[in-house]
Parts: sequence; C-alpha cells; structure tokens
Amino acid sequence: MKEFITVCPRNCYSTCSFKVFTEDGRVKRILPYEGNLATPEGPCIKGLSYLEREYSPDRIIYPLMRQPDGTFARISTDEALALIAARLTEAREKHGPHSVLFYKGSGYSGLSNDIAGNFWKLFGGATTTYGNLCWPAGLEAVRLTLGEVKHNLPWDLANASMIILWGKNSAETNVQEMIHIEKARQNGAKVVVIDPRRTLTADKADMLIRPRPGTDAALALAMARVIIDRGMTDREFIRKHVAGFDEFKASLQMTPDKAQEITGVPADEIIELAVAAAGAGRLTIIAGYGLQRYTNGGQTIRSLLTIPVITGMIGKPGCGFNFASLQSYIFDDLKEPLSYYPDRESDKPFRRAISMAKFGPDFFALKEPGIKVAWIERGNPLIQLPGSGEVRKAFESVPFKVVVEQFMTDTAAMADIILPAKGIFEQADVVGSYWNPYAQYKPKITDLPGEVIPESEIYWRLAQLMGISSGEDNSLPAPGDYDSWLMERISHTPGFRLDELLGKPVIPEQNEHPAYANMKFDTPSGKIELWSDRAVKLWGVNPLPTYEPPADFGESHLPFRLMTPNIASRIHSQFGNLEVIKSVVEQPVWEISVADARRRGLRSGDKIRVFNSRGEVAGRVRVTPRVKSGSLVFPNGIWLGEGGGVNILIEPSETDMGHGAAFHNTRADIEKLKP
Ligand SMILES: Nc1nc2c(c(=O)[nH]1)N[C@H]1C(S)=C(S)[C@@H](COP(=O)(O)OP(=O)(O)OC[C@H]3O[C@@H](n4cnc5c(=O)[nH]c(N)nc54)[C@H](O)[C@@H]3O)O[C@H]1N2
Ligand SMILES: Nc1nc2c(c(=O)[nH]1)N[C@H]1C(S)=C(S)[C@@H](COP(=O)(O)OP(=O)(O)OC[C@H]3O[C@@H](n4cnc5c(=O)[nH]c(N)nc54)[C@H](O)[C@@H]3O)O[C@H]1N2
Ligand SMILES: [Mo]
Repeated sequence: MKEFITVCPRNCYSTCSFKVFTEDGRVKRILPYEGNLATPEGPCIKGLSYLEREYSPDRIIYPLMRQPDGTFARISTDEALALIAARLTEAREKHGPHSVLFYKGSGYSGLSNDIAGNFWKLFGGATTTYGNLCWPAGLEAVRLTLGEVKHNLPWDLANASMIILWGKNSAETNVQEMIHIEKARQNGAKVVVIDPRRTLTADKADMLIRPRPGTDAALALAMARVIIDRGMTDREFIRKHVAGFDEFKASLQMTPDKAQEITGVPADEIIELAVAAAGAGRLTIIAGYGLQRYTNGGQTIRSLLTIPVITGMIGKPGCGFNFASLQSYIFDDLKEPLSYYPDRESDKPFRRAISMAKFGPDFFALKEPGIKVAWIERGNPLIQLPGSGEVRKAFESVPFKVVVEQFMTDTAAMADIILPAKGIFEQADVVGSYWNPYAQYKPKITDLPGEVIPESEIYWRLAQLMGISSGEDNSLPAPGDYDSWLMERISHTPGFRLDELLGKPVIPEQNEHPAYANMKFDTPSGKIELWSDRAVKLWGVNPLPTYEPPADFGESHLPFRLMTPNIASRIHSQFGNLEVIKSVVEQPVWEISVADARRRGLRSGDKIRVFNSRGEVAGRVRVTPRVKSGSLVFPNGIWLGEGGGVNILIEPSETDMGHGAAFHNTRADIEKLKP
C-alpha cells in the first residue's frame, strides 16, 4: 500500500492531519498522523467516513442538466461548459457583469479557491456576498480589542490552571481540543462550561453555568465588576498595556444581582466564578461561535475579553482568549472586513455585494441589473442561509443557475446545470486553519472519478471558451500548470520552506507563541483597547463593552428562543447523507426542557409544529433536562428531505459588527400535532 499524509479541508476548527493508504489507486485505510501535535489521534467519524464519501454511489460525477420535466439528465462536460459560457457571455453583454451572482460557501478550504476569485475578476466582476454566516462578530470584537486574532498553540491548554469553555461545544465541534483539555484536567486544571444547554462538553467539565441565551455580556460584565471591586486586577499589566480601563471601570453598572435577573444565573455563582477566574493564575477562556450569532454578538465577545484583559492573562503560557487563531490562516483574505478598506482596489471589480446574513431581502432590493445567472459553489445556501424561504424565492427568480457540487443537495436540486465537484483526495492544495497552527499540504492521491474536473480546470476551460485571458499573471492556470501555480502561490507566502511543507504539516515561522507575548497590539493606540473609538466609527456601537439585550424582531411575545447548534456527526449540511453516519445517528429532533414540555403537555416522540411569522416546520420532540426552559434546540444543516430546513424560521439579520448572521435571535412557538 502507498502511504500519504493529508488534511481534512472542511470548515472546522480541527483541520485534522491523517495518513491515507492506497492500493490500486483506491483509498483503503485512514489512520492518525501523530506528527500534528494538535490532532495526534487522527480524524473524527467524518474524517473516517471519507472512505465511503469519496466512492459513494450518490456522488455526482458527471455534469447534469435539468430537463423540461424537472429531472436531471447527464450531459458531457463540453456541452455543459459551452452552455454555461454562452449564458455568461450573454448576461454580461446584455446586462453587464453584475447580472451574474457568484455565491461561495465554506464547504472547502484551500489555496485553489483563489482561482474562482481570479476568474470572476477577469470576467469583469460579479455580484457577490459580503460578511459571513459564521464568526465575524467575534473576529471583529477580538480585532478591536487585541488588534489581531490569534491564540496560544492548542496543546498549550495543558498549562492552564482554569479553562472556561464559553459557549463552545468542543466535544462535538472541535473534538481534538478535548485531548488538550483532558491533559489540562489531568494536570489539575478546573474546567468550566458556560452554555444554556448541557452539552457533551459540559458532561466532561467540573462546573456548568447556564445563562439565558444572548445574555453572556451581562454575566461577563458582572464578573469584571466583582474582580475590580475585590482588587483582583493586574494593575501593572493594565497600566502598561490597556487603554480605557478607567472609563470601563466607571461605566460598570452591572452587579451580580442585576446579572442574575438578566441571565438567570444565581449571583453567588457569578461571584464564585469571577473570584476563581481572577485567582486562577493561568486562565484560558475559549469562546465559541454560537454566542456571537446574536444581534449583540460582537459586544458580547468584547465583554468576555475584559476578564483576561483586566487580570493580565494575555501573552503568557496557559493563558489567553481563544476565539480563533489566524496565524496559519494565512491564505485567506479574511482578516479585515470590507469596512476597514472602503476603497480597496482589489475589491473594485466586485463592488456590488449583498449581505450574506440578509441575502433574501438584499437580493430583492437589488437595482438594475437583476440577476440573470447564479453560480454557486462550496455551499448549500438553501439550507444554511437564514430566511431560507426568501432565499429559495430569490434563486427561483434567477433564469439560469449553475451549482458545483458533490451531492444532490437541496441547492443542487434547484440548478439548471450541476457540475460535479472534486473530492478531498483528487487535487493537491494547501490548507490553513483557524485553530490548528499548522499549514498543511494536501497531496493529490487518487484520480478524478467519472467526468469530474476540479474548479481550477472548470474556470480555465470557461475562460478559453469565453476568450478571457489571464495575461501574464497566470491567475488561471491551465490544467497541466496547476501544480506549478500552487507552488508559486505558496512561495509568495512568507514563513514557509516549500520542500518542508510538501513533506509534513508546518507551523509558519511567524507564529508567535505565546500569542501576544511581545505585548504589541495592532490597535490604533498600540494597546489593548477596552475603549475603542474604532468600534464606534465602524459599527456604531458603544466605545466600551456593554450588554445590549438581544433583539426579538417584533416577536418577543413568542415563548421560545431557537438554538440551532452544530452536531458531531456532520459539518453543517455535509456528511448526513452517508450510510456510515446514518447508521450511528438518530433522526434529529426538537429538544425542549422538561418544564416547558410539562406546560405544553408534550412527551418525547410527540409530533409538533414549530412556527413564527416567517414560516413553520414540523418534527418530533425530545424532552430533556439538557435544554433550558425557554429555548428550543434543533441542529442546523439538516436537509429538507431529512426533516430539516430550520432556517425558514430565522430572521435574516446581521450581528452588531463584522456583518455576521444573528441566527440565534429568532423566537418561535410550538403546537402539538396529532400523531
Ligand atoms: N462536528 C462539527 N464540527 C464543526 C462544525 C459542524 O457543523 N460539526 N462546524 C464548524 C464550524 S463552521 C463552526 S462555525 C464551528 C462552531 O462550533 P462552536 O463554536 O462550538 O459553535 P456552535 O455549535 O454554533 O455553538 C456552541 C455552543 O454555543 C451555545 N450557545 C448558543 N447560544 C449561546 C449563548 O447565548 N450563550 C452561551 N454561553 N452559549 C450559547 C450552544 O448551545 C452550543 O453548545 O464548529 C466547526 N466544527
Ligand atoms: N440556523 C443556522 N444556520 C447556520 C448556522 C447555525 O449555527 N444555525 N451556522 C452557519 C455557519 S457557522 C456556517 S460556516 C454555514 C455553513 O454553510 P455552507 O458554507 O453552505 O456549508 P455546508 O453546509 O458545509 O455546505 C458546503 C457544500 O460544499 C460542498 N463541497 C464540499 N467540497 C467541495 C468542493 O471541493 N467544491 C465544491 N464546489 N463544493 C464542495 C459540500 O458537498 C456541501 O454541500 O452555515 C451557517 N448556517
Ligand atoms: Mo461556521
């Protein structure tokens, strides 16, 4: 058998390395690669399922075209590309390049994604999206406060004496982090989870605090107040490195009693946690992404940050604020939101963009030209975008839609032409991560099946058909030149030796550890900013971290807040269609607290309708003490045919900063249905 080291390119913290063994050109085994110290135990069940996924009979491996009766029929790649080229050319000639929508999701990470952007620039621009469904409120909050988004190496957790997992469910969404958390526990660290739900992560913790959804800023600010009142701050650190502490201190109205009213967490628990955190010595707060998908998400993360800042737990081993680490995320142009560079030259061809979070309403508000052709790749917007009722209508209004996909997702099912997408083993690439500190080379291991060609080749062939030239810059590599394009692209990235990267995962030279150890903060003042003029200027929020009640979009009369977290067996809408996953996972259900179930006369297994003014979905309930009264929980990413589609209920709205999506602000009610 031949052996390779590769990496999982899914949008996931872990970005696991693993070994792949092939025989006769087919992948036969997947084993851990211990050389990656962040993920030494190998991939999770999803990574192992590549053995099935890549060879699944459900994989789309030929171009498909919609027929008049609505079904799909196979066509040749030449036919498909000729048709697409003709429609694109026509749209551009008659209506201009902005009549084409280019929508990309987060389904695949790798340097090769650049080629898509290069193509659409050469096309003359397109209508695109700005913002992101995932994490931008928190990214921006960290950037405003610390100047850059980074944290200590994952295995540095073993040095912590206290770890607070604040709205992060690592046991499901960053399984590999649990290895390092477990080490810390063995070394005597105390682990606290703050989550309205009792998660699998909470099962492994010493303490669980369950605030009402969307109220964490109140909890954090009350903790800061306790820490300041008890003189437990690090005065020297504050004097040297923090801007705005006096103003912050003077602004702090949040007492533990007040926070109890808002969060539902008993005041003495808040005090106990604050004192333990400030006295821990080496405190790491790991903030997840769920709690920043609220209208107050950015201000919430800024509030959480005050705790390590005023206690001086930044820039040291075992300490810090782990939201994301972009130190190996060097390949993506994600570091600053558009608002930082309103006139950036490289954005100009794309200048027309609509908000991802408000896709439906923004789409329908587009002035001339309307969208004539939509191109969707790496995403499943029909399932993943908030307000999916309008999203469907938006796409239905587009006369010609191309979807580049591996499987017949709900989005693909709406296409006029489906182009098959490459699998993980079928093209070389380089993958960064927002948690794993390594940049990783992903070799080409197997041949492309059927008539699959990678996006790089799709774009190159379309460019040929349309007479688009990439000129001297080689921004659209010919199929035979792809590998040299990739090497060239990496060589522009500082901090790497190419030969080293080709052999094993590499931590970029510039990785700073502990993060911020040099006490340089890339903020306007050069200090950690509790007070941020930039926050006011860019986002119109308070210059200081504050608690703002989460918005209810006129539905505060509805009794439940919807939570739609991620689950272990899938990455958003991916993997759920595989037999191996179906064999271990139950049908998803609506989770409701014991108290609410009793009030509504519900038992586990009952059928319900969940509704609000936006729409409704039906499903079954599970009554569980794991959910807090007042919330309803259903995972995101479930396909319509599997009983999913929860985003139909969700208000398309942005977070307070970063143009994220405020998924968890939605309220709803339920009704029991006849069995
Ligand atoms: N297995 C798996 N792993 C994944 C993914 C996946 O789909 N499946 N997706 C990847 C991606 S793209 C992302 S963005 C990450 C997300 O992974 P996480 O950062 O863990 O985010 P979520 O699962 O959205 O939410 C985490 C927790 O936040 C809690 N939460 C919700 N609202 C609040 C609140 O107001 N306060 C507090 N304290 N907690 C709250 C939820 O109950 C949930 O347990 O995971 C990545 N990893
Ligand atoms: N209600 C609710 N909705 C949410 C969230 C939530 O918490 N609640 N979370 C949000 C978050 S954090 C995120 S990141 C988004 C994720 O939403 P999306 O970015 O849409 O991601 P996925 O659902 O993973 O879909 C990715 C698709 O890409 C395809 N794909 C995989 N590899 C390739 C490839 O190489 N090429 C091409 N062309 N396609 C490929 C996969 O088959 C899959 O269908 O969802 C968001 N939606
Ligand atoms: Mo995400």
